[in-house]
Amino acid sequence: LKQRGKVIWFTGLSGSGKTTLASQLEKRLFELNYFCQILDGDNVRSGINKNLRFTEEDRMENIRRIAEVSKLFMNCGIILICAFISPTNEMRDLARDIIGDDDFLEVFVNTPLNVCEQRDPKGLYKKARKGEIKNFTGISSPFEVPDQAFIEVDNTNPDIDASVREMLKQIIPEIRF
Ligand code: GGZ
Repeated sequence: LKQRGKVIWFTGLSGSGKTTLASQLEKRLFELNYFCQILDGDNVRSGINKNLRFTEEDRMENIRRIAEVSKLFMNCGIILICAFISPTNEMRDLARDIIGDDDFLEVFVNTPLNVCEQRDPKGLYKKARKGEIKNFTGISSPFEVPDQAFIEVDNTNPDIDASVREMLKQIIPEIRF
């Protein structure tokens, strides 16, 4: 591998578009022959973090394990694309501390709550409003706007390609996109 490992860390509400951006970014990186791996709720919360729920403590532990696993991959030279709500500054700081500031690129997918709630692709917001899901981010559990995100993507009216190009510039500064 000629590449250097790093971690691209997406933060944002459920339904904000983290997964879409992550998979578009992965696709572009693969086309450029960069070796990368997505970590998200689908492959982490169903496996290694199966025993964790959505309390503050469990979310912290979720993020801690993800950051530790990411560091292991990263030290093999892999580019990690992590897409987790990671709702508080404390959680994102924990990840940054574990991974190391130099290799950690935070991307805030800044889609407003009302837009996420309107999209509601899995009907989770509806359930959360009815009280059927406890501790739901944005409804009954906090989301703190990041104070030091490296990149901010407004995903309300998405030009996904433009957002991905912006990220690629930061990830691989030696190539011009
Ligand atoms: C937030 C929840 C919850 C609660 C289930 N709060 O949109 P999704 O469905 O596919 O992605 C969300 C995912 C969030 O898991 P994370 O590991 O990213 O969260 S954190 O970083 O805060 O640990 C959502 C689903 O899980 N989900 N219950 N109560 N999202």
